[in-house]
Amino acid sequence: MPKGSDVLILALENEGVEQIFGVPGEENLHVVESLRTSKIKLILTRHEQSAAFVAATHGRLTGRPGVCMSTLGPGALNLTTGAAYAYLGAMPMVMITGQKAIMTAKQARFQIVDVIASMRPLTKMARQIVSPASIPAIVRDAFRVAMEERPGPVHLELPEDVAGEETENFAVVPPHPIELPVAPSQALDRAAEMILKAQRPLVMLGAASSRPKLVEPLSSFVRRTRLPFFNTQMGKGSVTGGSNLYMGTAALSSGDYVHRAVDHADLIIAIGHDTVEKPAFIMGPMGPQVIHVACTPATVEQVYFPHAEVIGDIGASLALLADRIEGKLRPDAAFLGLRGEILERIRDRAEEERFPMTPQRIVRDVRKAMPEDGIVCLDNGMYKIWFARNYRTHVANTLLLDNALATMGAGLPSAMMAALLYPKRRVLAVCGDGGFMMNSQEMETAVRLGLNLVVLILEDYAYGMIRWKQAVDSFPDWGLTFGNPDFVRYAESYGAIGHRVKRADDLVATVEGAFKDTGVHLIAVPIDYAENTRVFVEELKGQVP
Ligand SMILES: Cc1ncc(C[n+]2csc(CCOP(=O)(O)OP(=O)(O)O)c2C)c(N)n1
Ligand SMILES: [Mg+2]
Repeated sequence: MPKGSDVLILALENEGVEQIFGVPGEENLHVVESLRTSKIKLILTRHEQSAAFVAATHGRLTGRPGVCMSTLGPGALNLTTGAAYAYLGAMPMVMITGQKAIMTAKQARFQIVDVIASMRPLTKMARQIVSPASIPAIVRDAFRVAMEERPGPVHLELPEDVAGEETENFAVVPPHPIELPVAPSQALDRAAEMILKAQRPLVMLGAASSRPKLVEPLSSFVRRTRLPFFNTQMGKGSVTGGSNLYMGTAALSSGDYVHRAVDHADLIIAIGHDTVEKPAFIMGPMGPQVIHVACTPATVEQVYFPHAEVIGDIGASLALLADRIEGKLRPDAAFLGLRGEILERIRDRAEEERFPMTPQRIVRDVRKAMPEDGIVCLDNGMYKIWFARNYRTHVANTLLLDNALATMGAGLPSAMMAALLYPKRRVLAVCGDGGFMMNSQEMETAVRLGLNLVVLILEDYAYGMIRWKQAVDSFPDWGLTFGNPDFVRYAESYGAIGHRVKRADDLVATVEGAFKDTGVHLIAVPIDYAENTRVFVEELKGQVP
């Protein structure tokens, strides 16, 4: 007779789950046994945190929840950073954790912490499963909640005795497609009127515009309206083509070159903006009008308080909005001039020969080595600002970065998921020497899975971003440097291939060579962060309000 864990796995198969990432404990052994004979693969990671980052990235790239698993207490708590990453980043994910038996307590309180309570503020839903018969409905609900707008993580706790209990009466609940309602015509008419009245409308693509299903409708909106656009960090690359309308990426909140376009605009159409992101521009009483286009109403913030909202399915609503304004807009010639200036500034020093290398040159060289559909996955550090600002994307979701939780340690795990999903595309993780070491143990997982993956480590022997902020705030340079392992030998000890870049001119060829070969490659390149202060403080000074 099937037991609770068998029902769980059947319910997961019913959702189309193909793999579960994680680290089992003894409380998960029924689940492990049920997995053994199922179609679902169990992929061990070397830390629960990275399992959650991997699973969240599955959700981010496919719109379908990734699944991760851990034991009770310590394992479950290791998932929490990944939960927060998916929660702030709006990535669908289902986390399944074990627990001691709930009908007996043979080990008293050993290893027991209230995992549900810990997960509640980090998830859309956190529930304990108390009977095998309830599993099909709970799992269906978990996937529905995780996927529906605004997407995010869900946590299910399966106690050992419930997992082992036999059951006869159960039936999985078949999933069905759900379409969201379209924005009401009053809202569309009002927005169209505002856009047609405006002299200098500008589109901002925010985090939610990167949802995989929006690629086509967004690109079509930009093509039909020919409105100039800029994007937030997480809205980067959400439009395929339309690059002659791209005004830049707001990696800073104000005072950067792209903000010349923002300051020039009298109306901003913010598509899919999510205020979890560090603001891409700061609204004030004198600034442009803002229309918020999204699946869910805007949160009202000190720095974001839209004047009108178009709430509904983004793709379908934008098509109706385009019907109302297409062909009636007068393009503003000044945007074109501004665009040239902004992009020219961004290209500055991309040719620099200096070694250790400048961030601008590294970004340019990575772009050279990556085909248009190649995917770059960033960890968190100073270089994120440079990549967000300077890296040009031409295909949707080809620069994955986290401007929501902005946690260190997710670069390698997110790249592993991208490599698993798209084995034919080039996938590059870009990490600082700090962030890489937070989950570098997953090099073993990547090698074991036979992934084709290149990891670029930018070496400054420091928590560079914090060290830079320390200098900007006039604190003495203290306490933020460290030593590194020899990254080439470190890579080799995992069975990967290590490289060290010794001159600026070698970077492109080294990345190229690593991709032409197969397997996991690690490339260490020394970075010179003197440009942080020269550009972000000195050059932009006077423009920063
Ligand atoms: C888990 C976590 N811990 C601390 C921070 C704060 N933090 C942001 S960037 C950074 C330094 C990153 O150092 P590194 O990865 O070497 O990148 P670099 O800035 O030196 O290029 C730190 C400590 C964070 N965002 N996440
Ligand atoms: Mg560093």
